[in-house]
Amino acid sequence: MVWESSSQRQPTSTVDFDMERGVQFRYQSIRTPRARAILQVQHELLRTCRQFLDRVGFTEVLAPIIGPVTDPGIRGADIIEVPFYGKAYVLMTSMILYKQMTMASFPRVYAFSPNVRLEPSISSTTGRHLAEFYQLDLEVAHGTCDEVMALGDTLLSEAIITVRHACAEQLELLGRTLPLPPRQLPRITHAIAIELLTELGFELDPTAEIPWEAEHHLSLHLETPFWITDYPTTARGFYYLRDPGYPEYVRSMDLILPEGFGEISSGGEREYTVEGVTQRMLQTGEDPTKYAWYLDMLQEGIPPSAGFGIGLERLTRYLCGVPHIWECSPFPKVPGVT
Ligand code: ASN
Repeated sequence: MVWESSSQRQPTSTVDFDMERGVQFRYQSIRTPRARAILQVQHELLRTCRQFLDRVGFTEVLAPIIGPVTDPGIRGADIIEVPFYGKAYVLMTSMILYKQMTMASFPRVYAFSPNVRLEPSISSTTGRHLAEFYQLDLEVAHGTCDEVMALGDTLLSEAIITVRHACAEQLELLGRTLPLPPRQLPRITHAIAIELLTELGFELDPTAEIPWEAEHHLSLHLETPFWITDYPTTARGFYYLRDPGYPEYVRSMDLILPEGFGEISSGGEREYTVEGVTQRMLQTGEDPTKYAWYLDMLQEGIPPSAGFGIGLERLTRYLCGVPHIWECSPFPKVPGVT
């Protein structure tokens, strides 16, 4: 049944909203054919992820929203505290610690997980930062980086093939020509990425994360999505496993999209022993006593695992070829925009 209501206004024009107005007046900007096209593509994306992961033996779990601790390694973003019956809980910045918990029960797990990160307001200009967003988080017990990168390759291909087929009309409306990626995405090490960027004129610290601006150039420079692997230990969170042969590197990778769309995913193999994690917490300036339940869990034992999280609005942005990510969330929260 179609409800007709005189108060339900139809879009009067297809003129795009700028970011501030689009976010502030979402009840208007969501009515446009453009918004509908983007959210329809997102729906196909979510459906494909679920179908693919269910097919290859994953179990879906419901992600946590709050907890006593969350992922602290989030590049300078603030974490929101929530009072919880006399205790200070926080909103999840990523469910990584809880994903490891699921490994005690299932061999392959995924979740569509909500994250809140109060990024500095300036990140609203990158076009790819939301303060509230969803990740497709997955984790494989006894998995390796190679194994989960291969899963990521297939997942991305399937998403692109499905969207090209099922959303041809929407892509046309958005003016997006979506290229098919290679079945196996190229992989370069962090050290090679730093070399390439040095050739492009950047002066970078080889022991740190690649800054956004440099990563943007790399993303413009390379033609297909690609993985950056083997990050320096000093650049990454305590839950990534140090390479046993080269402890100054962790088994961790990022997935970078071309055309300037930049990073959409981080992941890796996990530290899973109390000793390993405690050492890494101390190295990264984290107080182990804050993470009592996590360390107790490791004491009890969980399998080693590997996994990643893909930013779903970021992937939608790439699929649709949209300049700013705010359009890829039905209810966008952009850093600094209130
Ligand atoms: N999702 C990432 C992982 O699985 C963690 C993150 O988002 N910071 O390693």
